[in-house]
Amino acid sequence: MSSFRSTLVRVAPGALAGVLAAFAALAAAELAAGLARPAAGPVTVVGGAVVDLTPAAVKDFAIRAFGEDDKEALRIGILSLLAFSAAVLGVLSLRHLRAGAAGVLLFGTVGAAAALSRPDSAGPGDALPSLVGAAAGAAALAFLIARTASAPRDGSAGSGRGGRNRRGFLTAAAATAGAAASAGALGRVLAGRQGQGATASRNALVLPRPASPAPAVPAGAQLRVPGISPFATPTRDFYRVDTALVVPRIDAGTWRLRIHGEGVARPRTLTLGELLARPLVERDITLTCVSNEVGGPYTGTARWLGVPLADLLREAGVRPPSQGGRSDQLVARSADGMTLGSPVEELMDGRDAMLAVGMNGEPLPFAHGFPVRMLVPGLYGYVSACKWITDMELTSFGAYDPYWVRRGWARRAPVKTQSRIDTPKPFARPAAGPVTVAGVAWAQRRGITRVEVRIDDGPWRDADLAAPAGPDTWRQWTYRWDASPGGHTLTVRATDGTGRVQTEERTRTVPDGASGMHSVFVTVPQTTGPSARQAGRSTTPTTGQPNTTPC
Ligand SMILES: Nc1nc2c(c(=O)[nH]1)N[C@H]1C(S)=C(S)[C@@H](COP(=O)(O)O)O[C@H]1N2
Ligand SMILES: [Mo]
Repeated sequence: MSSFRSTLVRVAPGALAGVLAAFAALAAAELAAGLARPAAGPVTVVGGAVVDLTPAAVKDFAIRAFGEDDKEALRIGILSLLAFSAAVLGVLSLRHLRAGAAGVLLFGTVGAAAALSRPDSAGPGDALPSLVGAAAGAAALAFLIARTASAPRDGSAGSGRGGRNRRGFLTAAAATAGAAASAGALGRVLAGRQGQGATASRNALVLPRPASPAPAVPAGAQLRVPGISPFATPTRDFYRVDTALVVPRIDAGTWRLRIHGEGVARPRTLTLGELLARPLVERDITLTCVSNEVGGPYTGTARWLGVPLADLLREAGVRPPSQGGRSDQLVARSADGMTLGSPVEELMDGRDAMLAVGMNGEPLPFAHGFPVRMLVPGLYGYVSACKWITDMELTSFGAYDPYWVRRGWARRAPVKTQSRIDTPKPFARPAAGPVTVAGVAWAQRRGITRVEVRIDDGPWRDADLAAPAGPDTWRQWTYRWDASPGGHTLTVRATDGTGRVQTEERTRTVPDGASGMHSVFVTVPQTTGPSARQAGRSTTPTTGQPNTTPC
């Protein structure tokens, strides 16, 4: 026990020196990234590399386990791993400072390599933050380890010379921590500055009026049921799914969109002004993520304003394959290096495929793709909804596999017919009697014509549908259930505009979207009306059931 204790006392300064050196390294790197390019910071580039190396199944797990906090979870994971390695290197440095410092430099090299291999890398300069960080880290380590050199080894801590040494080390440690914290904070401020031009350009952007406004949403499209998803998802509640660890902040003034590739007779590069000078359309469209589990939250409806994509493509000389066009895939590239592939045929078949600039009456939020994103009704986001788009290349499915396809997802992915129970929530305890079951159903492009609800193993019964707003939006539904006490499973299924009933067959999200029916289990407590309460004293013991009524 005491030998364990003395070992701990001996290695603790080393571990602390290691962790503080890592802190100094990250702070220096943050400062360098703030001066140069915030997206080249080591945690961001290493995180990005981890995301890209993650197979579909693990990404799927991360989304399931952490939801939209997946990026925070990744950051915490990387920092924890780094702190642990740093502590080990610090202890090693007590005896072999050179080996410890070499370890720190090795981490820096990994960061630099990750920075250079990022698809949105801005060149060799991106390696700088990691290298500067490593140098600062190695220096801090040497500085701190030197101050542990004559720390007490005989356990006589706190007395005489040992006490002075310990105070010396702690002062050095505090100074290192303070310097690192200041450098890190300064780096953040500088990074924030860099986004200011983009923020100003967004604030200054006045969206033109649509040449073709959104058709009026019928009053009956929005039901008054507590707990149901509103027909129009407020922007702040709209789901966000992307691989960007730092949200790209693009200055609208310098943004360009290039259209080129196979069969593009007239390639061109557009500015935002040129795009906005074109006739705009406004449409209510439900966007759905392929990673949405049955009953999941990654779907939402917004009012999008944008430039019809088909017109732009036709002007560039592009023809759909059915009219002899040479390209069947449009690959969209974003400022952050993402690639998404959409079928040219569907983009030009008359649906409202657009380059969106507005969401719910405002310029796109940065997180949703400012200044311009693609949007195609009826296709999952990963094959259509490129945010921060900067490039559209016409090619073929045979010639190029975009980002998600290389990770096991399908090349083509139309949205599957789905329905979701919003209320009651799973494991809710609604009172016996009439209960309003309600939710939304979607089958973009085909529309929803019927929703049915089943209680336990009973028959399917028709739900009441809200008024339809169009084939590209979800549709609310409600069902009056006369709930009897006990546990019950509520299940929903939808029928789309082609007459096809939502499949019962369960599939995972990989490779082309989850199928199967959403069920919710609820418990309806035994009735506690006045008569039951009167009888309570005598009935409870005879049934032998514990009283499970809440409150
Ligand atoms: N640049 C970029 N665009 C992207 C993605 C991405 O990771 N990077 N993710 C796609 C996916 S998988 C979906 S579901 C939608 C989500 O759009 P939202 O975040 O605005 O809801 O964006 C798509 N566009
Ligand atoms: Mo997605």
